[in-house]
Amino acid sequence: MALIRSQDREGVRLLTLDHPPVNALSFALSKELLAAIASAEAQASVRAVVFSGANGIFSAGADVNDFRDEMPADATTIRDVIAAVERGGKTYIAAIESTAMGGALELALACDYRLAAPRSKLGLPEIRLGIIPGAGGTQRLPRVIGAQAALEMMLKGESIPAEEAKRRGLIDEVVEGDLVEAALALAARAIQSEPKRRLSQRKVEIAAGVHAFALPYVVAQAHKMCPPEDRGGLAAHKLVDAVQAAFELPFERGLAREYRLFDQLVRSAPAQALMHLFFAERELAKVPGLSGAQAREIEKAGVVGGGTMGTGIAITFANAGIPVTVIEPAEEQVEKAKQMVFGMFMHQVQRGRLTQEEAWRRGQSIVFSDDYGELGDADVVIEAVFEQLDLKRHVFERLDAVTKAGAILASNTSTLDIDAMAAVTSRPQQVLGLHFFAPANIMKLLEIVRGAQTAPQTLATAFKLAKTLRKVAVLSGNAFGFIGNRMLFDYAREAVYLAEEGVPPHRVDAALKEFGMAMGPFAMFDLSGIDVFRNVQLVRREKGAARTAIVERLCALRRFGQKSGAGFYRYEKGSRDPVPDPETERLFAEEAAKAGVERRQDVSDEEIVSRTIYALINAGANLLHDGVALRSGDIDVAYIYGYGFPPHRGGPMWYADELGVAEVLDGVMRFRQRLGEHWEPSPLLVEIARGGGTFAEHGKELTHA
Ligand code: T1G
Repeated sequence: MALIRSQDREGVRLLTLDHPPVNALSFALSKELLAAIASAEAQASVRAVVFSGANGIFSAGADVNDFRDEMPADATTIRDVIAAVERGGKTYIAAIESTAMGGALELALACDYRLAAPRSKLGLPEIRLGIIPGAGGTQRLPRVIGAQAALEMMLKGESIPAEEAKRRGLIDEVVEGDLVEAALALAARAIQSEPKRRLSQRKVEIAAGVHAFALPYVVAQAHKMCPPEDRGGLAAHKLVDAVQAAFELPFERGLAREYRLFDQLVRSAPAQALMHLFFAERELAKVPGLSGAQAREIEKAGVVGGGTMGTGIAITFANAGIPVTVIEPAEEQVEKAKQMVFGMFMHQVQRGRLTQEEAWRRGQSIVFSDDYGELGDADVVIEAVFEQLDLKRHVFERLDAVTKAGAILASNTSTLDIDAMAAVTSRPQQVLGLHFFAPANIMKLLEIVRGAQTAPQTLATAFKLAKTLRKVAVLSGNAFGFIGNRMLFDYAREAVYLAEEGVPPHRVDAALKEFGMAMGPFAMFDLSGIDVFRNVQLVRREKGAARTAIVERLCALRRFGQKSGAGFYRYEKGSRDPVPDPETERLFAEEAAKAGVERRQDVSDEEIVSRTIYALINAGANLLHDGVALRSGDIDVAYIYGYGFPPHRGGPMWYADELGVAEVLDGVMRFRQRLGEHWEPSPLLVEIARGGGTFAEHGKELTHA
């Protein structure tokens, strides 16, 4: 099928990109587009060319699939297309519908004119893929909006709306009516009078009124803002270099510098990791057996329990424009919840993210009641009561009696058995887990937990609801701890055991922060509450879990973490900064002596990282082996969004592939030998290592089911 459609209108050639769903600028499309431009350039009767996009979008930019393997030597890329526009004799116009990102905006920047529809968004988000704009964006954007503004926009990788793009001179017009007709009319005018306006001919300014001698300062400041190159900042530093070249070098040489920097980055480990996550996130909802299921409409929601989680979930619905009723019998809890809602929305107003009116409207869409009968018209109800199975079963019994036949009943439980809750209802096919992460209105990860009888329509509705709530939803089987927390248990086990062997908690945390984790394990336990950790471990103990005497000791001393001023760390009054506490180390030493744990002085940072991260990988392999997690990419996305795993390392399972699965198995076997049977290697880890495969390849066929 042709990827480019061509049409002539009074000396203007209209070239329409048509590569569903997002007109990605693949090698094949670039090849057809290059030929179409050559044909237009060869025809004297063609005086101007208009680029437009079919499928309701201009283009999402280069086809990221093309960067995942070595590029074929003879590939035609969007760079070749843009170079042809640059040297072309015709007048070129871009008509931008809805979205122009990456290479698409770079194509538009090579044109003489740019028009956009009112709701369009334009951006150079390449940094989010661990690369930089590689088709002239780092050289042309500074020529439009100045080096400083261009750097800021590309470092953030954010898109800007058409109106702002016009205000900044990125586009010439925002067109309310027929965009293509407006572009054709502009072309007809342009060929009568206006000279070409190639951005490459413009000089680069740093910013309005900022003299050139400030450049070294601007560049130094920009580098300072970027994370270290080996901590996810590689592309950011190269981006600064590219913009500096735009300022210091003639256009052609600046372009050559950009190409070299891009080519270095596109094969780098961080770029490959981020591209893996880009696609892994878009595969999450591709679940075998769901393709034919029709999602239900969710117009009204209910939450049972007005505690921190319940209120956070209610705010999440309000932010998505879905009215929600919170059932909370305790008046003082309702007051606390209302304060939290009010405080959260006012914070958004103060930060300019919400108008007063919008904040008020959203606040009003959350109503509190102590009457379950108010849930009669809810399409989905989520219980977020105390983590105790009998209590939750009782809530489900009441919900089953008062909610309408089609309503979906969900539990926000983080570990308990969904089937046990479904069993007390008349509608087990409409029962599932929707596990939000605290704070529920902030954290993007949502685990959708399918029960034995959960129907495909219920799951399809949950995935659609997750998108409406702007959550990243990962499907989990109904196993203890689901995906994220099940892996966290083993990660936590190794952190606690290392501390019992004599590694101070702050050193364990420092080693893992150096690895790139957003937060070390002990600081994380202090944040979420050691009593929460203890409650889960108590349930787990029935399942032969790890030794956690230290948790009992700290809870007995009422050292619950940040909320009580001390946990594994101490906290000065009013501060959340963890302060290492020798008392904690003394307690660990005492517990180690009781458990007969050998103390060691020779634990390296490398051992700290491999024991904790390999524990994650081995647990993840078991989740894949047992069918609790569908794909390794699902686990990776869960760990990036829910547990602060460094995105530039792609997630625990991608990281295992990067290390080499055989290497990980060797490490796990060594730990098994030295540390005991809790290091039993997952059968899937053994299978993949012995077969020379990767986790990424495992379960690939599921995605296209
Ligand atoms: N390449 C390949 N596939 C893409 C794609 C892309 N750039 N963008 C989207 N898709 C697929 C996606 O996988 C999904 O597939 C479907 O389109 C719908 O996507 C030279 C080198 C445009 C805002 O980073 O941000 O240009 O699941 O679910 O929510 O300098 O897609 O249906 O099979 O996200 O409506 C730079 C990435 C590339 C933009 C639309 N461009 N895309 O969001 O749909 S690098 C980007 C997006 C580059 C140049 C450099 C979003 C969107 P499937 P979706 P959406």
